[in-house]
Amino acid sequence: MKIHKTGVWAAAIVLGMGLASCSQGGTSGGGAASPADSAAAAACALATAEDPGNAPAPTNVPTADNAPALEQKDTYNVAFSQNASNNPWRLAETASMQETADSLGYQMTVTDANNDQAKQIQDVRSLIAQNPDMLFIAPMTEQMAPVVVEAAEADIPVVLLDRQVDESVAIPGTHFVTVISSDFVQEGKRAAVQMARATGGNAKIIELEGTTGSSPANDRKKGFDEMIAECDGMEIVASQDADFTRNKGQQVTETLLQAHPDVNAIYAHNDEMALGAIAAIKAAGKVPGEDIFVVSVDGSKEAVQAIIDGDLYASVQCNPEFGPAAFDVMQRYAAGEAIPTAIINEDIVYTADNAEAELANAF
Ligand code: GYE
Repeated sequence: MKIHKTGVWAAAIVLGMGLASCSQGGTSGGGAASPADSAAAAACALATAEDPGNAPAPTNVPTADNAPALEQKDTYNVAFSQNASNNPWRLAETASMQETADSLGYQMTVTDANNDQAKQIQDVRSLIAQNPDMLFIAPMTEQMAPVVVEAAEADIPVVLLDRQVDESVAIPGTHFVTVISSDFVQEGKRAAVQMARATGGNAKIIELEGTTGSSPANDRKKGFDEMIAECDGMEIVASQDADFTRNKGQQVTETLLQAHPDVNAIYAHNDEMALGAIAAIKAAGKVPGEDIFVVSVDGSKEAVQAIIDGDLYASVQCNPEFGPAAFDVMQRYAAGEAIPTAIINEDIVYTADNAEAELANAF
Protein backbone atom coordinates (compact mmCIF):
# COMPACT_ATOMS: atom_id res chain seq x y z
CA MET A 1 0.00 0.00 0.00
CA LYS A 2 1.54 3.34 -1.04
CA ILE A 3 0.65 6.60 0.63
CA HIS A 4 0.28 9.85 -1.32
CA LYS A 5 2.60 12.36 0.22
CA THR A 6 1.04 15.59 -0.98
CA GLY A 7 0.29 16.71 2.55
CA VAL A 8 3.88 16.10 3.62
CA TRP A 9 5.06 18.08 0.62
CA ALA A 10 2.90 21.09 1.46
CA ALA A 11 4.14 20.98 5.04
CA ALA A 12 7.74 20.78 3.82
CA ILE A 13 7.34 23.89 1.68
CA VAL A 14 6.01 25.85 4.62
CA LEU A 15 8.77 24.57 6.89
CA GLY A 16 11.43 25.08 4.22
CA MET A 17 10.36 28.68 3.68
CA GLY A 18 11.07 29.38 7.30
CA LEU A 19 14.46 27.67 7.38
CA ALA A 20 15.91 28.31 3.95
CA SER A 21 19.15 30.22 3.77
CA CYS A 22 20.24 30.15 0.14
CA SER A 23 22.57 32.89 -0.91
CA GLN A 24 21.46 33.50 -4.48
CA GLY A 25 19.08 36.25 -5.53
CA GLY A 26 18.15 39.13 -3.29
CA THR A 27 20.39 39.16 -0.20
CA SER A 28 20.89 42.88 -0.57
CA GLY A 29 22.45 44.10 2.68
CA GLY A 30 21.28 43.58 6.23
CA GLY A 31 17.97 45.51 6.19
CA ALA A 32 14.45 44.18 6.69
CA ALA A 33 13.37 41.42 4.31
CA SER A 34 12.07 42.88 1.06
CA PRO A 35 9.46 41.07 -1.06
CA ALA A 36 12.37 40.01 -3.29
CA ASP A 37 14.13 38.48 -0.29
CA SER A 38 11.10 36.46 0.71
CA ALA A 39 10.64 35.32 -2.89
CA ALA A 40 14.25 34.08 -2.92
CA ALA A 41 13.72 32.35 0.43
CA ALA A 42 10.62 30.65 -0.92
CA ALA A 43 12.56 29.54 -3.99
CA CYS A 44 15.24 27.99 -1.81
CA ALA A 45 12.62 25.88 -0.05
CA LEU A 46 13.00 23.40 -2.89
CA ALA A 47 16.50 22.55 -1.67
CA THR A 48 15.19 21.28 1.66
CA ALA A 49 11.84 19.96 0.44
CA GLU A 50 10.72 16.37 0.89
CA ASP A 51 10.08 14.18 -2.13
CA PRO A 52 6.60 15.22 -3.34
CA GLY A 53 5.69 11.56 -3.89
CA ASN A 54 3.10 10.30 -6.34
CA ALA A 55 0.50 12.77 -7.54
CA PRO A 56 -3.00 12.18 -6.16
CA ALA A 57 -4.83 9.56 -8.22
CA PRO A 58 -6.75 11.29 -11.03
CA THR A 59 -10.50 11.49 -10.50
CA ASN A 60 -13.34 11.60 -13.03
CA VAL A 61 -11.36 9.70 -15.66
CA PRO A 62 -13.84 8.67 -18.38
CA THR A 63 -14.34 4.95 -18.97
CA ALA A 64 -13.74 3.04 -22.19
CA ASP A 65 -17.31 2.80 -23.46
CA ASN A 66 -16.80 2.95 -27.22
CA ALA A 67 -13.72 0.81 -27.86
CA PRO A 68 -13.91 -2.51 -29.76
CA ALA A 69 -15.36 -5.25 -27.55
CA LEU A 70 -13.43 -8.22 -26.20
CA GLU A 71 -15.12 -11.58 -25.88
CA GLN A 72 -14.68 -13.54 -22.64
CA LYS A 73 -12.72 -16.71 -23.42
CA ASP A 74 -10.55 -19.25 -21.61
CA THR A 75 -7.51 -18.37 -23.63
CA TYR A 76 -6.46 -15.64 -26.02
CA ASN A 77 -4.09 -14.78 -28.85
CA VAL A 78 -2.60 -11.41 -28.05
CA ALA A 79 0.04 -9.24 -29.72
CA PHE A 80 2.56 -6.79 -28.32
CA SER A 81 4.32 -4.13 -30.39
CA GLN A 82 7.46 -3.08 -28.50
CA ASN A 83 9.26 0.05 -29.77
CA ALA A 84 12.83 -0.98 -28.92
CA SER A 85 14.92 -3.51 -27.02
CA ASN A 86 17.97 -1.31 -26.61
CA ASN A 87 17.93 -0.86 -22.85
CA PRO A 88 17.24 -2.80 -19.64
CA TRP A 89 13.93 -0.97 -19.15
CA ARG A 90 12.51 -2.23 -22.48
CA LEU A 91 13.84 -5.75 -21.87
CA ALA A 92 12.25 -5.82 -18.41
CA GLU A 93 8.92 -4.64 -19.82
CA THR A 94 8.88 -7.28 -22.58
CA ALA A 95 9.91 -10.00 -20.11
CA SER A 96 7.13 -8.99 -17.73
CA MET A 97 4.55 -9.13 -20.54
CA GLN A 98 5.84 -12.53 -21.70
CA GLU A 99 5.93 -14.01 -18.20
CA THR A 100 2.36 -12.93 -17.48
CA ALA A 101 1.08 -14.19 -20.86
CA ASP A 102 2.85 -17.52 -20.26
CA SER A 103 1.47 -17.87 -16.74
CA LEU A 104 -2.07 -17.40 -18.11
CA GLY A 105 -1.44 -19.80 -21.00
CA TYR A 106 -2.09 -17.07 -23.61
CA GLN A 107 -0.26 -16.98 -26.95
CA MET A 108 1.60 -13.70 -27.49
CA THR A 109 3.27 -12.45 -30.67
CA VAL A 110 5.92 -9.80 -29.96
CA THR A 111 7.44 -7.39 -32.48
CA ASP A 112 10.45 -5.13 -31.84
CA ALA A 113 10.68 -1.90 -33.84
CA ASN A 114 14.38 -1.33 -33.06
CA ASN A 115 13.73 2.27 -32.03
CA ASP A 116 12.47 3.06 -35.55
CA GLN A 117 9.04 4.64 -35.79
CA ALA A 118 8.45 3.69 -39.45
CA LYS A 119 9.18 0.08 -38.52
CA GLN A 120 6.79 0.22 -35.57
CA ILE A 121 3.98 1.46 -37.84
CA GLN A 122 4.65 -1.51 -40.17
CA ASP A 123 4.82 -3.87 -37.19
CA VAL A 124 1.43 -2.73 -35.91
CA ARG A 125 -0.09 -3.08 -39.39
CA SER A 126 1.21 -6.63 -39.71
CA LEU A 127 -0.12 -7.47 -36.23
CA ILE A 128 -3.53 -6.02 -37.17
CA ALA A 129 -3.51 -8.30 -40.24
CA GLN A 130 -3.08 -11.30 -37.90
CA ASN A 131 -6.29 -10.26 -36.10
CA PRO A 132 -5.24 -10.81 -32.45
CA ASP A 133 -7.88 -10.75 -29.71
CA MET A 134 -6.05 -7.86 -28.06
CA LEU A 135 -3.22 -5.59 -29.19
CA PHE A 136 -0.79 -4.07 -26.68
CA ILE A 137 1.31 -1.21 -28.06
CA ALA A 138 4.22 0.58 -26.39
CA PRO A 139 4.20 3.52 -28.84
CA MET A 140 7.51 5.12 -29.70
CA THR A 141 6.17 8.67 -30.03
CA GLU A 142 2.82 10.44 -29.80
CA GLN A 143 2.72 10.31 -33.62
CA MET A 144 1.74 6.64 -33.50
CA ALA A 145 -1.91 7.70 -33.05
CA PRO A 146 -3.12 7.05 -36.65
CA VAL A 147 -2.10 3.37 -36.57
CA VAL A 148 -3.93 2.99 -33.24
CA VAL A 149 -7.04 4.27 -35.06
CA GLU A 150 -6.41 1.66 -37.79
CA ALA A 151 -6.49 -1.10 -35.17
CA ALA A 152 -9.79 0.19 -33.78
CA GLU A 153 -11.22 0.35 -37.29
CA ALA A 154 -10.23 -3.32 -37.71
CA ASP A 155 -12.25 -3.96 -34.51
CA ILE A 156 -9.22 -4.93 -32.41
CA PRO A 157 -9.13 -3.58 -28.84
CA VAL A 158 -5.85 -1.80 -28.02
CA VAL A 159 -4.20 -1.14 -24.67
CA LEU A 160 -1.32 1.35 -24.75
CA LEU A 161 1.63 0.66 -22.47
CA ASP A 162 4.05 3.14 -20.92
CA ARG A 163 3.72 6.03 -23.42
CA GLN A 164 0.83 8.12 -24.70
CA VAL A 165 -0.25 8.90 -28.28
CA ASP A 166 -1.82 12.09 -29.65
CA GLU A 167 -5.28 11.98 -28.09
CA SER A 168 -6.74 14.46 -30.58
CA VAL A 169 -6.24 11.72 -33.21
CA ALA A 170 -6.70 8.48 -31.25
CA ILE A 171 -9.58 9.07 -28.86
CA PRO A 172 -9.25 7.41 -25.43
CA GLY A 173 -12.05 4.96 -24.80
CA THR A 174 -12.90 4.82 -28.51
CA HIS A 175 -9.73 4.03 -30.45
CA PHE A 176 -7.99 2.44 -27.48
CA VAL A 177 -9.25 1.06 -24.19
CA THR A 178 -6.72 2.62 -21.85
CA VAL A 179 -3.14 3.77 -21.44
CA ILE A 180 -1.18 2.40 -18.48
CA SER A 181 1.80 4.58 -17.59
CA SER A 182 3.66 6.46 -14.90
CA ASP A 183 2.90 10.15 -14.36
CA PHE A 184 5.83 11.64 -16.28
CA VAL A 185 5.14 15.25 -15.26
CA GLN A 186 5.29 14.16 -11.63
CA GLU A 187 8.51 12.24 -12.31
CA GLY A 188 10.05 15.47 -13.66
CA LYS A 189 8.93 17.34 -10.54
CA ARG A 190 10.36 14.70 -8.24
CA ALA A 191 13.66 14.77 -10.17
CA ALA A 192 13.77 18.57 -9.78
CA VAL A 193 13.41 18.29 -5.99
CA GLN A 194 16.30 15.81 -5.89
CA MET A 195 18.39 18.15 -8.04
CA ALA A 196 17.62 21.07 -5.72
CA ARG A 197 18.64 18.96 -2.73
CA ALA A 198 21.87 17.87 -4.43
CA THR A 199 22.93 21.40 -5.37
CA GLY A 200 21.42 23.46 -2.55
CA GLY A 201 19.25 25.12 -5.17
CA ASN A 202 22.21 26.50 -7.14
CA ALA A 203 22.44 24.56 -10.37
CA LYS A 204 23.59 25.16 -13.92
CA ILE A 205 22.01 22.20 -15.60
CA ILE A 206 22.51 20.16 -18.75
CA GLU A 207 19.28 18.33 -19.64
CA LEU A 208 19.48 15.10 -21.63
CA GLU A 209 16.10 14.64 -23.24
CA GLY A 210 14.46 11.36 -24.22
CA THR A 211 13.38 10.57 -27.79
CA THR A 212 11.87 13.69 -29.37
CA GLY A 213 8.08 13.43 -29.63
CA SER A 214 7.76 10.71 -26.98
CA SER A 215 5.44 11.49 -24.08
CA PRO A 216 8.02 10.76 -21.35
CA ALA A 217 10.45 13.23 -22.98
CA ASN A 218 7.76 15.93 -23.28
CA ASP A 219 6.39 15.47 -19.79
CA ARG A 220 9.58 14.82 -17.83
CA LYS A 221 10.81 18.13 -19.24
CA LYS A 222 7.57 19.91 -18.40
CA GLY A 223 7.46 18.74 -14.77
CA PHE A 224 11.15 19.55 -14.18
CA ASP A 225 10.83 23.02 -15.76
CA GLU A 226 7.75 23.83 -13.71
CA MET A 227 9.45 22.85 -10.47
CA ILE A 228 12.82 24.56 -10.97
CA ALA A 229 10.97 27.77 -11.87
CA GLU A 230 10.41 28.00 -8.11
CA CYS A 231 14.13 28.27 -7.49
CA ASP A 232 15.95 31.35 -8.89
CA GLY A 233 19.33 29.66 -8.60
CA MET A 234 18.45 26.75 -10.88
CA GLU A 235 18.69 27.11 -14.64
CA ILE A 236 18.98 24.81 -17.66
CA VAL A 237 21.92 26.03 -19.75
CA ALA A 238 21.60 23.39 -22.49
CA SER A 239 18.98 20.79 -23.34
CA GLN A 240 19.38 18.19 -26.07
CA ASP A 241 17.82 14.96 -27.36
CA ALA A 242 19.94 11.90 -26.48
CA ASP A 243 17.26 9.39 -27.55
CA PHE A 244 17.07 7.54 -24.20
CA THR A 245 20.34 5.71 -25.04
CA ARG A 246 23.61 5.42 -23.14
CA ASN A 247 25.83 6.12 -26.17
CA LYS A 248 24.05 9.29 -27.09
CA GLY A 249 23.90 10.34 -23.44
CA GLN A 250 27.68 10.06 -23.32
CA GLN A 251 28.33 11.78 -26.66
CA VAL A 252 25.96 14.67 -26.02
CA THR A 253 27.39 15.20 -22.51
CA GLU A 254 30.96 15.23 -23.85
CA THR A 255 30.08 17.97 -26.33
CA LEU A 256 27.95 20.02 -23.95
CA LEU A 257 30.51 19.89 -21.11
CA GLN A 258 33.07 21.45 -23.45
CA ALA A 259 30.66 24.25 -24.37
CA HIS A 260 29.53 24.75 -20.74
CA PRO A 261 32.45 23.95 -18.41
CA ASP A 262 30.72 25.63 -15.44
CA VAL A 263 27.85 23.12 -15.36
CA ASN A 264 27.35 21.42 -11.96
CA ALA A 265 24.24 19.35 -12.67
CA ILE A 266 22.85 16.94 -15.27
CA TYR A 267 19.20 15.93 -15.48
CA ALA A 268 18.74 12.87 -17.71
CA HIS A 269 15.26 11.69 -18.71
CA ASN A 270 16.37 8.08 -18.13
CA ASP A 271 19.09 6.08 -16.40
CA GLU A 272 20.77 4.91 -19.58
CA MET A 273 21.54 8.49 -20.63
CA ALA A 274 22.61 9.27 -17.04
CA LEU A 275 25.08 6.36 -17.05
CA GLY A 276 26.47 7.67 -20.36
CA ALA A 277 26.73 11.14 -18.82
CA ILE A 278 28.60 9.77 -15.79
CA ALA A 279 31.15 8.16 -18.14
CA ALA A 280 31.55 11.50 -19.94
CA ILE A 281 32.00 13.40 -16.66
CA LYS A 282 34.76 11.01 -15.62
CA ALA A 283 36.39 11.23 -19.06
CA ALA A 284 36.44 15.02 -18.66
CA GLY A 285 38.44 14.59 -15.44
CA LYS A 286 35.57 15.61 -13.16
CA VAL A 287 33.97 13.73 -10.28
CA PRO A 288 30.29 12.82 -10.50
CA GLY A 289 28.56 13.45 -7.19
CA GLU A 290 31.11 16.15 -6.27
CA ASP A 291 31.74 18.44 -9.25
CA ILE A 292 28.60 17.48 -11.14
CA PHE A 293 25.41 15.99 -9.69
CA VAL A 294 23.38 13.65 -11.89
CA VAL A 295 19.66 12.91 -11.41
CA SER A 296 17.61 10.63 -13.66
CA VAL A 297 14.50 8.48 -14.04
CA ASP A 298 13.82 4.69 -14.23
CA GLY A 299 15.58 2.96 -11.32
CA SER A 300 17.52 0.26 -13.16
CA LYS A 301 19.77 -1.99 -11.08
CA GLU A 302 22.87 -0.41 -12.60
CA ALA A 303 21.57 3.06 -11.73
CA VAL A 304 20.75 2.07 -8.15
CA GLN A 305 24.28 0.65 -7.88
CA ALA A 306 25.61 3.98 -9.22
CA ILE A 307 23.76 5.72 -6.37
CA ILE A 308 25.46 3.39 -3.88
CA ASP A 309 28.80 4.19 -5.55
CA GLY A 310 28.15 7.94 -5.25
CA ASP A 311 28.12 8.57 -9.01
CA LEU A 312 24.36 9.14 -9.35
CA TYR A 313 22.52 11.35 -6.84
CA ALA A 314 19.00 9.96 -7.33
CA SER A 315 16.73 8.17 -9.77
CA VAL A 316 12.95 8.50 -9.82
CA GLN A 317 11.54 5.02 -10.34
CA CYS A 318 9.53 4.28 -13.49
CA ASN A 319 8.48 0.68 -13.06
CA PRO A 320 8.69 -1.36 -16.31
CA GLU A 321 6.81 -4.39 -14.99
CA PHE A 322 3.60 -3.95 -16.95
CA GLY A 323 2.56 -7.58 -17.40
CA PRO A 324 0.28 -8.02 -14.35
CA ALA A 325 -1.55 -4.69 -14.85
CA ALA A 326 -1.86 -5.13 -18.63
CA PHE A 327 -3.46 -8.58 -18.47
CA ASP A 328 -5.59 -7.70 -15.45
CA VAL A 329 -7.12 -4.82 -17.42
CA MET A 330 -7.65 -7.09 -20.41
CA GLN A 331 -9.54 -9.66 -18.32
CA ARG A 332 -11.65 -7.03 -16.58
CA TYR A 333 -12.49 -5.44 -19.93
CA ALA A 334 -13.58 -8.83 -21.31
CA ALA A 335 -15.74 -9.32 -18.20
CA GLY A 336 -17.58 -6.09 -19.03
CA GLU A 337 -16.13 -3.91 -16.28
CA ALA A 338 -15.89 -0.16 -16.88
CA ILE A 339 -12.19 0.54 -17.46
CA PRO A 340 -10.81 4.05 -16.86
CA THR A 341 -9.08 5.36 -20.02
CA ALA A 342 -5.90 6.19 -18.07
CA ILE A 343 -4.28 4.03 -15.39
CA ILE A 344 -1.36 5.59 -13.51
CA ASN A 345 1.39 3.55 -11.85
CA GLU A 346 2.87 4.57 -8.51
CA ASP A 347 6.63 4.82 -8.09
CA ILE A 348 9.30 5.48 -5.45
CA VAL A 349 12.53 7.51 -5.59
CA TYR A 350 15.91 5.84 -5.21
CA THR A 351 18.42 7.90 -3.20
CA ALA A 352 21.44 7.20 -1.01
CA ASP A 353 18.97 6.62 1.84
CA ASN A 354 17.32 3.51 0.34
CA ALA A 355 19.58 2.36 -2.52
CA GLU A 356 21.22 -0.51 -0.58
CA ALA A 357 17.88 -1.80 0.68
CA GLU A 358 16.15 -1.46 -2.71
CA LEU A 359 18.95 -2.76 -4.96
CA ALA A 360 17.57 -6.29 -5.07
CA ASN A 361 14.11 -5.03 -6.14
CA ALA A 362 15.40 -2.88 -9.01
CA PHE A 363 15.17 -4.29 -12.56
O1 GYE B 1 11.87 5.67 -19.01
C1 GYE B 1 12.93 4.71 -20.87
C2 GYE B 1 12.42 3.97 -22.01
O2 GYE B 1 8.51 5.06 -22.03
C3 GYE B 1 8.56 5.13 -19.69
O3 GYE B 1 11.18 4.60 -22.25
C4 GYE B 1 9.26 4.69 -20.90
C5 GYE B 1 10.69 5.17 -21.07
C6 GYE B 1 11.70 4.77 -20.03
O4 GYE B 1 13.21 3.83 -23.12
O5 GYE B 1 14.05 4.20 -20.24
